[in-house]
This record gives sequence, structure tokens and C-alpha cells, in this order.
Amino acid sequence: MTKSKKPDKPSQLKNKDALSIAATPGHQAVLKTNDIVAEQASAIDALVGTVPYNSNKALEYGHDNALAPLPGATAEPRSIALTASTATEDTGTAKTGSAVRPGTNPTVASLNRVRVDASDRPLTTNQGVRISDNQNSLKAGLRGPSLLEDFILREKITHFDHERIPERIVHARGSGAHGYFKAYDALGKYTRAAPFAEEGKITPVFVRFSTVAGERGSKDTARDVRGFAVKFYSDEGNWDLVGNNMPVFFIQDAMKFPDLVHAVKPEPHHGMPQAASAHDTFWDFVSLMPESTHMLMWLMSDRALPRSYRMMQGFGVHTFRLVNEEGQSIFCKFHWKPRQGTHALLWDEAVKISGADPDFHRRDLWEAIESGEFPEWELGLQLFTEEQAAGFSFDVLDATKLIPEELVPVTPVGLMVLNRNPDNFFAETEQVAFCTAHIIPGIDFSNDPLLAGRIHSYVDTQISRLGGANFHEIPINSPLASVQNNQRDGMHRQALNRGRVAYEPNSLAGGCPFQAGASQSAVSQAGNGGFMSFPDRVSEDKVRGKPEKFAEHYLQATLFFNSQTAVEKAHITDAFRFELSKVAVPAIRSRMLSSLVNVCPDLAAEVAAGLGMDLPDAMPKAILEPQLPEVTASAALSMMALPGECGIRTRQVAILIEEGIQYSSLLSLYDALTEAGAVVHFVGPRIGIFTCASSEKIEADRSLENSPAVLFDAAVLPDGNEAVRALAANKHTSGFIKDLYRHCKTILALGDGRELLDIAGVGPGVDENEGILMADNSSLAAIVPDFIHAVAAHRHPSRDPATKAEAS
Ligand code: HDE
Repeated sequence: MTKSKKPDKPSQLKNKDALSIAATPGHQAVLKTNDIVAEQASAIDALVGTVPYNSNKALEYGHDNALAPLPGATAEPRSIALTASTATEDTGTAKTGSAVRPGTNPTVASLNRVRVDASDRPLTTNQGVRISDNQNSLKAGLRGPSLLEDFILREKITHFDHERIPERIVHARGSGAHGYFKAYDALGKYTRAAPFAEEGKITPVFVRFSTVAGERGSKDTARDVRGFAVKFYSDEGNWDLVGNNMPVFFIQDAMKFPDLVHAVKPEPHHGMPQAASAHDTFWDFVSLMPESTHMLMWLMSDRALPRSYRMMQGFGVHTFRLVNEEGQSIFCKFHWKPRQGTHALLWDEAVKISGADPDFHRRDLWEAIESGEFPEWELGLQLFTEEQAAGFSFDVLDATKLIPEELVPVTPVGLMVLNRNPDNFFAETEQVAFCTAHIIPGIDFSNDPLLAGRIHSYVDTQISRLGGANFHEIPINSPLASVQNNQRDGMHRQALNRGRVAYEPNSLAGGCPFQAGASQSAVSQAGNGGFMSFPDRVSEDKVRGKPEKFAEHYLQATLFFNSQTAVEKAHITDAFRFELSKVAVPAIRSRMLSSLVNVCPDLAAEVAAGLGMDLPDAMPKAILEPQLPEVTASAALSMMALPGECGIRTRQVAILIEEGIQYSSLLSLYDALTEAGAVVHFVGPRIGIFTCASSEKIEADRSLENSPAVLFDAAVLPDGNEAVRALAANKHTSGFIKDLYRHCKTILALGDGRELLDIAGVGPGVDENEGILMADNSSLAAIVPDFIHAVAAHRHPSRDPATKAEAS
């Protein structure tokens, strides 16, 4: 190969002289320009001459060369000017800027380069022309016709007409935030991936959480899977870990994804229902696809109703590979575990929130970050060898199966913190383009056939959604790592590539940009080589089919169900009953019931009873004698095992107020709650100022009317005779307290406030129940820690009507 050549003495091109002459009126710049051209021509010839033939050609052949590609041959030009597009490169203006430094690409950089602030600046058109009047269109006379020449009006309206882009085919509704990932330790033993290169290494991230089925304006609290997509802006390129809040998926092969999505989306004839799986086409499809049963158990569980995006686990779902510097590989599953705990809404709560605040999750994420309560997740890895995988009772390439943590433990490897809201929802959250194909050296794919389809799909979909092949240049998508290649042109191209060379091999640009070669290569420095696919050996027939182990569809659905607590099981039963009760065709309901018999006959019988149907026979299975599972109950699958470490931080606590409340008790309580990190709201019959019995003033920032109980995690009923009487007379109070009670939330009744429990029909004797606390002035101080403890428990399942019904 041609070795990199030391640069000759920089050539003395005289373009500076030429420019100064050209800029002087009356001078003939032609002769000088010809000097430059002549000099460039001779220098280019010298450069090209250093490459008498393509010495790398022979290295393109054979197995050993395939495993260790060398970096491309390069030769440095005598001057940077040789690779320029034009001899006038040095002509600087405010618009063109100065000549670019060698090897720079300002289209990839931090978002600072495109952040815009209009303070103290006048309104302009998109061409930068100042607008004198933004109130009136141009008319022929005050009462005359509008004029076609009004380019200001027309530019404004034209831009407005094109403000929307196609929404995502799935995951259209979502919210995002910036943050960083910090590695606990160097993971070089397993992977050369840049984010894990050193202990304490920080990599910027952008994360987008989403629902799947609903359209862009749909409610946040639909029963649905949640997307959990993380873009790592690593110094070796962007890595997107595009996961969900559930560790498995509905289908095993990408071929079925459009069918699944068509089945769950609003039915094509009338466009209903929005953001809901409770309809015929969804259950028709999944009841014919028994491999979806495990995912259905997750979807019918409370995991599908997160309390907050901040309180969900995330999973990479597929098996991936990690590859180290020596080219050794180990299989890996990715897990995100929230510090805030994994918590859910109740169905009744989710339904009511979707009316009270359809932006519930978006608001929650935004407000937490704005208030400095930065959500955190720990990244964990399940690492296992191919030999281990071969021995499992299930196939690790089957995305409908998880690997129980009892079989392969999760090793924590780092922490992700989301600490900044986007400047602009559209530019960042809407335009961010995640893609499973965005991997970096050290991460690689497994042969999961679902993953293979995704590797194709994401780039493809961005091309139509973001309007062309240059979506990677949109600032939120552009990497921090430098980008240089021979791709050119296309819609909305931003990079102004210098020079006339857009191909490789070349000698006119000294062989640049050159192929990086393998990281293991002796000639490249460690860590500087290019991406190398793990050389997984493949020698099989070309077929359309699935491996035998994929045929087992029920054991992990049963594992999931058996790992739930009684209340979680009751919610799953309720959810199946609700969803199937919305299915109009009885035969579809019956088919689904027959499938559930294979998961758990008791579950199926209860759902059937709830639908007023006879229990059908079990659905025939695709495999009669599967391998026995290694694990039959897994504690980690129950949300009850994931309370988190944040106590009551960010929990929303309502303190009801009215004219005449007792102030003294409230003050110390307020201080204790805010000290512990809760967000306390004073909720009155209206917003505004209220006067306490001892004449202090308190301002209600929420009203019973605009903020129903479902928007709070806990509530305090105040003391004060007059106030309690007024609250009792308010038409919203009783429903407010009933919902708090029914949703198993913590209630603290102070002094006279306990009467409100009776009025709401949840007393007397209610204080026997978990999470209902009573105090008066003298006992308040003692009860505050109990209250905080009870709110931190999220809710009190012993009061759950689902389990009560079960017991009775
Ligand atoms: Fe996606 N998926 N998906 N998906 N997916 C998209 O890409 C697709 C799958 C996931 O916040 C689309 O940019 C196929 C599994 C998330 O922007 C699209 C298959 C998992 C997001 C697409 C799957 C996901 C998407 C739509 C089966 C969990 C939102 C717009 C072969 C591991 C990312 C877009 C964001 C988005 C295709 C299955 C997660 C159409 C073909 C499994 C979190 O390309």
C-alpha cells in the first residue's frame, strides 16, 4: 500500500495576491488567476502521481483480508488549497465566512450553533428583510382588494401551510429530553463501544418516550406499550438504543409488523378507536398469533399505564452483541431501571386523566426537569455467551421471550440523567430520528429476524417523514463525531463539501476521506479503526421459516402471570375483560379465551365469566412438548419489586383549602412535604386567595374543578369547622375524595377534615385502612413521617377494589 506521505513544504499559492488585485477596480486579475490555476495543476499532478496504482486492490479479496481491512491509502497535498472547490476559497465575507480548517465539519456540532434568540431584534422575513407592519396585509386602499405582490403575507402563509410533517407511523405521540450517560466502569473486557470506554465517561443523550398506537395529538394515558428511545452522541458516532418499556414484543418476524400495526391502529373504515387496542381488528389479529400472548400479558398489566415516563423501565428487547477490541463477542440484553421506581396508574385513573389532562406524561416530564428533579435510570446488561444461549429452553433470537434475571443477572454499568428540556418541541422532539441501524464500533446485532426488519425500516421511514436522505443533518440528529463521506446532494442538503472529489478510491483528494480499516489492524491506532461487523459464521439454506424453539408460545406468558402479586393479577384479569368486552364479534372473544386457557385456566375462566361466556377448550398449541422452563416465577417481573429510591420526591400532594381553614397545622406540614421533595398544591373551590381562621392568607393554585383527584398522588383534608362545612357543600369535594380512596391513595385528614371522609361515603371506620391517616394539631408532628412514608408507597393495594372483590 501507499504509505501516508509527509507533507511537502506548503505551496505558496498566490491566491491572496490575486484576490487583492481582483478586488481593486481596473486591475486585470486574469493573469494572476492563471498563475494559481497553473500552480494548482502542477501540484495536483504531483499529488496524483504519488498514487501510481490502487495498491489496496489486492487486499479486497480473501477471508483474512475481510477480517482485517486496512486503512485506505492517503497522500497529503502540498497545500490545503489543492482540495478546494474553487480558487476563491479565501474570499471571506460575513456570509461565506473564512476558509474552512482542514478536517472540520460545522454541520456536526452541539446544538448551540442553531439556537436562536430574538430578544432585542426586529421581525424579519425569511430573507432577513425587516417587517414594518405585522398586522395588515397590503391592500389597494384601506377598503380595497389585497395585492398579489404582498410577498410578506405570502411568505408567512406559505410557511404556515407547510408547518406539519407526516407523523411517525407508530409512536407518533411522544416527549423528549436531553441529558447524559455516565459509565460506572470501563467495559473494555466486553465492548470497545465509546460510552463504556472509561470509568466516569460522560456521553450526551437525547431520549424520546412515546405511546405506540395513538396519533400525534392523542392522550398520554392510553393503555399501550411505551417507547423508550435513547440517542447516545458518542465520540465514535451516534448509537440509538430504540427500546420499549416492556422487554418482549408481539411478533417474532418483521414480516408481520405492518399487519400488527394495521390491526391495532384505528379501523380503516371509520377511523376508530383512537389510541386503544380494545377493538375487533386488534384482538382478531393477536388471537390468531399465539406468539403475541406473552406481550399481551404485559399489555394488559399495569405496565401499560405508567404513572410517569420517569417511572418506567426500558428494555432493548432484542439480543444484541457486544464486541471488544480483540473482536471477541458476547450476547447482551439492555435494561434501563428508573431510580424513581416503576409505578403505574390504575385503569379508572388513566381513563379520567385522559380527560382531565391528556398531556399528563408530557407535563410530568417537563415539570420535573424544569424544577431540577432530573430523572435517572441505571443501565444494566444481561451478558451471556452463545453457548449459554444454546442451552436455554427458549431462543434468544425470539423477541417474544425474555431472559429471566434468575437465569442471567442484570449487571449495572452506568447512569442516565435527563437534565434539560428541549428549546423547541418540533425542532428536537418531533424531528429526532432514531434508528436501530445506528450502532457504533463495539455494539452489533444478533440475527433476531425482528431486529433485521427494524434495521431497514427506521432510515426508510425518516426519508419520507423528514423529507429526504439528509435528515442526519438536522441538528438534533447530527452526531458530535465528525462526518465525512462521498454522499452528496439530496433534499435540504446543508453541508457544503469542498473540492471536486466525491468518490473513492481517488488520488485527486489524496485518497481522502479514506477507509478507516479495522480497529485490530496493526497500522491503525487502537480505537481509531472503523466499524467491523462481527464475523458470525453463516452457512445455511436460504429459507423462509422460524427456528423450532420459536414455536413455544405460552410458558413465559404463564411465567409473567405467576410472578405477579394478587392485585396485579386482578388488574390483568380486569383489563382482558374490559378489552374483550369491547370486541363486537363473539367468536373473536372466544378464540382469545381459548388462548388464555393455555396461559392460566383460572385467568381464562374469570375473564369468560366477566364476559358472560362459556370457557372454550384450550387453543391447540404449535408444540406439544416444549423444553421445560428454567424459571417459573421471577420476582423482578412484578412492579411491586421496583419501588425506587426517591421517596416522595416529585409526588403531587393536594392540600384542600377553603375560607376559615386552620393555618397552624398546614404550615408545618407544607414545610415537611416540600422539604422531602413533594410538589404541594393548594386546591380550593376556586383558584386565588383564601383567608385562614387566624387571618393568614393562602393562595389556591389549583381548583377542585380544574384539577380532579386523579392528578394527585395524595391529599390532605384540612381542619377548620367553617372550611370543612364549605368544602362539604362543594359539588366536587365528594367525588374528589371518593376517587382518592378508590384509587388507593394516601389521605391525611386533619381535625374536622375527617368529616369529609364520611360525607364522601368512605367513612366511618375508614381509618382502619392502609394509607388513611388522621391527626389533630397535637398529633400532627408525629404523624408527618408516617404520611410521607405512606405517600412514598405510591398507593395501598390492600384497599384495591379488585382484590377486595376477589376476597369477598
Ligand atoms: Fe419500531 N418503528 N418497529 N419498534 N419503534 C418506529 O420509526 C418498526 C419495534 C420503537 O421516539 C418507526 O421513526 C418495525 C420494537 C420506538 O422516534 C418505524 C418493527 C421496538 C419507536 C418502526 C418495529 C420498537 C419506534 C416509526 C418490527 C422495541 C419510536 C417512526 C420489525 C424494541 C422512536 C420511526 C421515536 C418507531 C418500525 C418493532 C420501538 C416505522 C418495522 C420491537 C421506541 O420505522
